[in-house]
Amino acid sequence: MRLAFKQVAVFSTEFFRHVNTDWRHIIAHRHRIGFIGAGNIGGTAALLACVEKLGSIVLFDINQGVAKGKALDIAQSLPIQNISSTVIGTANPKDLAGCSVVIVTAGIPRKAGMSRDDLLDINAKIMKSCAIMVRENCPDAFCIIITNPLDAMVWAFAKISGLPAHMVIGMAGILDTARYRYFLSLALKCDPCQIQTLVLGGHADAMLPLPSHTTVAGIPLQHYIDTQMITWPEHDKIVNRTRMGGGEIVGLLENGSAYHAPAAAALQMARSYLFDERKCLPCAVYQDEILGVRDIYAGLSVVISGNGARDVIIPTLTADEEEQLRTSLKGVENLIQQIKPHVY
Ligand code: A3D
Repeated sequence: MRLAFKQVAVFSTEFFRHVNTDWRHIIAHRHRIGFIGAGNIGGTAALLACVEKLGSIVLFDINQGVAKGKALDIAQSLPIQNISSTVIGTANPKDLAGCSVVIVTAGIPRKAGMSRDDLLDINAKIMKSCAIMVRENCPDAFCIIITNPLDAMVWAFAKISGLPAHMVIGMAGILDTARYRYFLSLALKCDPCQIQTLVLGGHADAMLPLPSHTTVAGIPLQHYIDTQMITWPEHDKIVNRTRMGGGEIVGLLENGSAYHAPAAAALQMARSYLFDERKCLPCAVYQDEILGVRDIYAGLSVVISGNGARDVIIPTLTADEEEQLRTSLKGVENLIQQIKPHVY
């Protein structure tokens, strides 16, 4: 009998060693991924998380009907897509217990003619309730904040929740960088996946796309300028369109803001944490002090591993870029000052 058990044990080990399977599927049910806000971004990100087999999904919204309705709709799409997962919709914060990752999209999106900063007061109140929910129900979660105005919201969430700074991070830089990559690819007539670059600073019009750190198929952007495939004035228009990229979509949709790209960006961050991928990504991260600004969350490159977002990498900047980054950080500092009465 003991021998038979041993044989089975050996067989299972050998089987799993050689089987050619998607390892993410095996652990699909170990992680619980919470979404606070089941609107456009929350619902889209929840579906993507199922498709990517990241774990079981908890879709929370203050509007119970939206949460339950979207969860049912997503759950019913899974057998068609041959995906085994569970999705629940809820307005009960206790259902967030046990979440390894929480993605916060609760809040009001801007409408045409509004700036992100116009959302500060209303979304600050919502952020406070989200931070308290996480503190009380899943204080060990890695939290990815998306609600605007982004940098101030992440700062407020981190302060109110009391979670360690490396476990609270904001999604914006990946999205802004993707916009810059996409617009550059249109000008250069190339695959945007071949463009490596980054956008730093606050998630506002003063954000800082970095042509000095841009390569296309491994070749610096300067080469494409030198060979006249693109001119600096054309590039400057791309920078401007990147900075206004969110507003362009708000203007087209008329009622709501971008959600497919923000959802995809948040999931890239979640994957890097859940699977210890150690991806270096532009995200809103905490800094005690940077360029003379203290106690701030703002867009910088950071390595996301299974230990959270710890290692910030600040690229060498020209004097002009450094000045622009400082201006952007000052803008964030100003928003943080405005949100402080909601926090303390
Ligand atoms: P939307 O589709 O309106 O969804 C927001 C959801 O939040 C709604 O279903 C609300 O019921 C819900 N909600 C409101 N208050 C609460 C609360 N207290 N607790 C739980 N749920 C609540 O918006 P959306 O998904 O399009 O956008 C969400 C946020 O993301 C907005 O603030 C946008 O401005 C922001 N956003 C940020 C980026 C970044 O790059 C940072 C990009 C796009 C949108």
